[in-house]
Amino acid sequence: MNRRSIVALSGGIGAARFLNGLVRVVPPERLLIVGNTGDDTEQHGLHVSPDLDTVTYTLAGMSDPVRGWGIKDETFQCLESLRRFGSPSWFRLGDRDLATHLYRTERLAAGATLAEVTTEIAAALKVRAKVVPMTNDKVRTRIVTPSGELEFQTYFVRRRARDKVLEVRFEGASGAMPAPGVISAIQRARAIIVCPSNPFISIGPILSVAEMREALRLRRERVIAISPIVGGRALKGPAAKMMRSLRMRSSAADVAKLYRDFVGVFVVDLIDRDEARAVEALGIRAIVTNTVMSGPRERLHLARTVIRAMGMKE
Ligand code: FO1
Repeated sequence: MNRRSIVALSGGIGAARFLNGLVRVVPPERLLIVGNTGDDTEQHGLHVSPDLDTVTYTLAGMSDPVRGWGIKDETFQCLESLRRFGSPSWFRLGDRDLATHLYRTERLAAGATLAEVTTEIAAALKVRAKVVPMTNDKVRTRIVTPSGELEFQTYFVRRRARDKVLEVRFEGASGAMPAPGVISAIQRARAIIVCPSNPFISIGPILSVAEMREALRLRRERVIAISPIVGGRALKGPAAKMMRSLRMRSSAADVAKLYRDFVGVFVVDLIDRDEARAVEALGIRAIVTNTVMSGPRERLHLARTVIRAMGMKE
């Protein structure tokens, strides 16, 4: 058995909750988590990687359970002080979270790669799964709206995802290379899991990196995705609204359609059991189960279902 026999493509909060169940079902050492960095941002001169941090903090047991992002019992005194200077404070960086961004920025400036720094942060927080960025190169998600093109966090946090989305672009993707070890892990994995994340702004950037989609296509039978859309609504965030903005139906089957070239198995919620047939018509095996992770028990159930669907043992 390969050491990293499961690869997970991950966005932020929804993915982190699922992965938190998965590491209780399989040894975390078997898991390589490939995180989206399209929504990375520079704030106050610091490099912030929200999705990598959300996953790392969640697996370290230190994430804020209500917000889903940032650290639990966090304070925001530094941000308050910055506000007094007139610095922008709409992106809420907590005091303890700031240490992560200070460390990352310092290490990147010293010549470390984002993958190296991410590994160092995860190790320091005693996370046993391996977390890597999709690429060490700079890829930035840009949201095209009727009033112009927006940097991702400006669209998502500052403007609260209110704008109509005309297009999602991944600046820098054409020249970006996958982080070291990602493609070979995909080639060897017994299961490649597309977490229940937004297909446009969380999984989309990962797929935009050169070789990534093709590597997945070649392993289609081993790729399983969990629908982030349940009963026509997103489990978290603006996915459903985005699908409608982009003139699609916001349904689980329509997410499956977006993934049809590289996904062999697709998990839909019980409430969407009627969509299973439409998924199967795409040549994708459909699994129907409860996907709403309302608590630890539900997370475990979903993780077990995914592992069993891929014929793997716990
Ligand atoms: N999300 C918010 O809705 N408001 C914030 O002020 C905010 C700050 C923040 C700081 C650090 C971090 O790692 C994440 C943060 N997020 C915040 C979450 C983040 O914007 C999104 O959840 C992801 O980029 C989308 O997955």
